[in-house]
Amino acid sequence: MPLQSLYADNYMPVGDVLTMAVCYVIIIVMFFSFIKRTRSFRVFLTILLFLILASMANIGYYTVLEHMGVQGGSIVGVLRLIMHASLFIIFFLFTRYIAIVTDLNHKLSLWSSFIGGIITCFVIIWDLVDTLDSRWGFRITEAGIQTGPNIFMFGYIAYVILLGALLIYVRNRIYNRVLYGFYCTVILAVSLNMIQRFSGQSSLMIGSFLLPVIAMFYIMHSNPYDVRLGSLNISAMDDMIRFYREKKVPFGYMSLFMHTFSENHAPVPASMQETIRRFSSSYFRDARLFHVSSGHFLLIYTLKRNPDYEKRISSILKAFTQEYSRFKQDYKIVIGRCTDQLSNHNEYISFIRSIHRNMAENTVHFVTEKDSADYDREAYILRELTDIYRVRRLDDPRVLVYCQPVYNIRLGRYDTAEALMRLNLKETGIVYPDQFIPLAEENGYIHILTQIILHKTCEAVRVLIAEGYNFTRISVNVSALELKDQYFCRDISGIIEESEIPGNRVAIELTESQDESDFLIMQQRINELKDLGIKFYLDDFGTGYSSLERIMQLPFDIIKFDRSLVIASASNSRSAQIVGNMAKLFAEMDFSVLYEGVEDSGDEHRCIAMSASYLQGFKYSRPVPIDEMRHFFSLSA
Ligand code: G
Ligand code: G
Ligand code: MN
Repeated sequence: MPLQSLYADNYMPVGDVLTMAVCYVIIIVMFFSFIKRTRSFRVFLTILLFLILASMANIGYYTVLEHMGVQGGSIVGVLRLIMHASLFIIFFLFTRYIAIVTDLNHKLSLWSSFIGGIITCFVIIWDLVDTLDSRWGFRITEAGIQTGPNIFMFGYIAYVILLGALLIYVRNRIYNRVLYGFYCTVILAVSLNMIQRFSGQSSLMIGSFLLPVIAMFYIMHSNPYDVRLGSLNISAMDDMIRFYREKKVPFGYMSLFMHTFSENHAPVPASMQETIRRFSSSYFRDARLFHVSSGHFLLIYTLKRNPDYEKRISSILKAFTQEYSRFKQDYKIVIGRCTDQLSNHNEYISFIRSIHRNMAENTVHFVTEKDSADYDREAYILRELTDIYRVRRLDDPRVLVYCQPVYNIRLGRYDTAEALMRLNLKETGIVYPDQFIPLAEENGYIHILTQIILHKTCEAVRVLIAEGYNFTRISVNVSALELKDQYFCRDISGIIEESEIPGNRVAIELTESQDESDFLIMQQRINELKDLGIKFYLDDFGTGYSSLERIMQLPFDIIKFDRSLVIASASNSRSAQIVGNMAKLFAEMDFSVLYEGVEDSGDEHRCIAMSASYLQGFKYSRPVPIDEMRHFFSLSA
């Protein structure tokens, strides 16, 4: 039975007071920055509360001991029990916390909680018995403090082993550097405790539990506040919107989007940050600014604190116009109010983004009922796209193939066509590409759509060939995003081989690449698929920015001149000369030139004079269901 002298411990309350203070500060900061109320957050909060309890009990323990000595016996015993119990509950919560944030599998999570629970219960029960047993257990005598066998150290070591093993096991589930930082704090905490123990110190015993807590707070629950912009992190927005919704607090919002910063992920320059900070704090009472993504800011204000918000909006817009003349950055501003239709921050953000799609640069848009209806429609289309993606049926009946015939000037007949996609959905009927292609691209569903349309086109081609129709090929549009997929060529060739038609009966239309790496990938993919006989068209020429030199490096078969060039060539002779010379240049380099959007005989004559090989447009036909291609292709004799 160890015997401790009454004041052998060198104890000063400053460590515990500081621990409590830090815990309070963390709680206050978390409260004001709207932290996500997740399960790990609740565990974390409970740890903080037990840490405060342990500190208080520890201060009480030494204070009573000092002032009452032997008379304080049973109070001291109870305080000691509370302190020990709190620390072992904290240990247990650490175990739970690690399991939750690392998404530990159910079995291991149960096992670790089970072992931790046994250690904690064992220590607490042992301590309880020790406290109650006044003959052999914890007691204060004139000689000093006496206890039964000290189980505390045993429990401590058991937990260090358990938590250490857990942390090593989960090492691949957390971003490594973060985990190393966490290991360091844990090692520091354990060493601190050991050093204290051996040097007869105890002021920082509970304080040592604070170290991993601070690391957890910083890594998992802090909500970075951007001082220069005066903006809060996006996860705080989620919590705030939930909070306002729960408490039925009506709010308004103002969104500022600048595509320059969004596309380059470039930071907003310092002088502009200053302006944004000033704007977000000067025009509305109690407004909060959120940094949604690069170049996208959202200001949220309650209507209660800003009953005259309409006046405030017009003055902020007036001031904004002045700033615009200074910075000259393209912008889109959306102004709206909370609605029951949208329930969380993600929905607000996708709502605003859907409005951006139909907005011109440098305009302000006030949200209306129609926007909500459009958004509902879009959300429905997106759900259907998600389902199309999920079921992966190459013959999905919701995807329709329309086709626009292409006139071959040399042959004097239609011998090719372009496949164009439509969706046929229960609630909306026919949906056109502008309403679903961008959505599919943004959500990663475009490639399955391409596979479906290619499959259906190949099937139609096979049937048309079998029926004896005379045509060369049908082209299919492929989105530039898809080329990045490492299985792109395998998917495309697989579908063509499956349909048992020759590769040269289909073509792929691609638009110009944006940058060097896209260009290299495009080159690689085209070369690989060309070996199967597939032809390649450059689509929408004249709308992108890539150089002629680059285009000529790619083995395209046909260059499709965009309708905008057909229109331009009609406007004046200079434009006509430029378009004509470009077409001539391509023709001389053995590319065929196709003009898109030929609407009347005026267009037709000009295009023929400008080195055209193929013509496509409403003059010949609108896109029609692919079965109707029989009206355009001739039957072989
Ligand atoms: O078919 P429409 O007439 O509305 O075509 C509008 C745009 O949608 C065109 O630029 C066309 O390239 C694109 N588009 C049509 N069908 C497809 C398709 O199957 N895949 C891709 N990626 N784009 C398509
Ligand atoms: O993939 P691409 O961008 O080439 O798609 C062709 C698009 O052009 C389709 O949306 C089609 O409906 C449209 N289109 C086809 N012919 C004409 C035309 O003569 N005039 C106009 N304005 N659009 C056309
Ligand atoms: Mn096209």
